[in-house]
Amino acid sequence: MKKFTCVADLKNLSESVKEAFEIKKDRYQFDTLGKNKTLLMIFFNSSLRTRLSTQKAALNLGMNVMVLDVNQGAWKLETERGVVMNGDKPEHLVEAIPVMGCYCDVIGVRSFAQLKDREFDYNETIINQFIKHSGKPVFSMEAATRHPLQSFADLITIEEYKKQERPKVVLSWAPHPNALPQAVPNSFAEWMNATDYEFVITHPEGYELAPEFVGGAVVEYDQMKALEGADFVYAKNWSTYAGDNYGKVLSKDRAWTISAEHMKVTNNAYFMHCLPVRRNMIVTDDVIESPQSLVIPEAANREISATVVLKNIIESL
Ligand code: AN0
Ligand code: CP
Repeated sequence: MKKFTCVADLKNLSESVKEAFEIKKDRYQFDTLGKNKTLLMIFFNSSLRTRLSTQKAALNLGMNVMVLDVNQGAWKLETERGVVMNGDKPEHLVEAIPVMGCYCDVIGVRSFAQLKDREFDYNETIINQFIKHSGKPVFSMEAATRHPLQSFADLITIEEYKKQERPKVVLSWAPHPNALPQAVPNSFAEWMNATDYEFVITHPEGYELAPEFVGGAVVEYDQMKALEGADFVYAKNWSTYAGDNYGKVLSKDRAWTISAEHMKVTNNAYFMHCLPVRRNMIVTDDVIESPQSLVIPEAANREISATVVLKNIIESL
């Protein structure tokens, strides 16, 4: 695998899930595969889980790891082409990226949507420049429109906990004080649409996701109706995508906060969230602390999804 930015980069999704379960039995079984191979992780944004789980995955495979927080200690990077660089950014991505490529064999990139210009974000302007200019395999650690290592971990988690062949999975918008990217819900929808699960998306009007991510999913504006009979409830906030309102907060309505009342109408559903989560905005304390909450197993599976992805990348070097 020469790049990993979306579900389609895996040759065969069900084979990759099987591989994940094999790795989970013994995560050190390929501990010499990455000998003398160096992973460089580049962060334009904060991270707890992605940083630790991806580094751990690389160590499982015997790789060396280097981490660069672009906004702490590196030169500020210009990302737009054709600008006169007389501002506060001393270096351009177009030089920085091939330089980074000189020192490593694989590059992971975290570059969130900036939520200013929808075209800039949805063209994946930043990570695509890494793919173009680094000369090395690149994988996403959450780019502008997707978070595939998270969605892969989410799918592994659902496969572990599901009680029926085709569970009902509901992605529910929930309130948050700030404007967040659509990457997690887009990506979750993309991966759910690649399975044969029953998949429903619910959100207030105005929060429609891009049609290419919604695909064949059912969109239900009545949250309670959407949650009826759900086996898995996946909560996430996102800002607006549609219309002239890109990247805005239209609602902070706490009626959408996932509470015990919401969970009552489900089929004793499991609760999922990628974390970090704002308690009593996204989900009430009692639901996230209940035995049905899978937030910690999901986070644990980030190590597994990253190990599978890095293994496949190393095998193609
Ligand atoms: C980020 C987001 O919503 O994309 C990262 C989630 C993994 N969340 C926040 O910025 C709170
Ligand atoms: N879920 C997730 O990607 O968390 P971090 O932002 O902490 O990496």
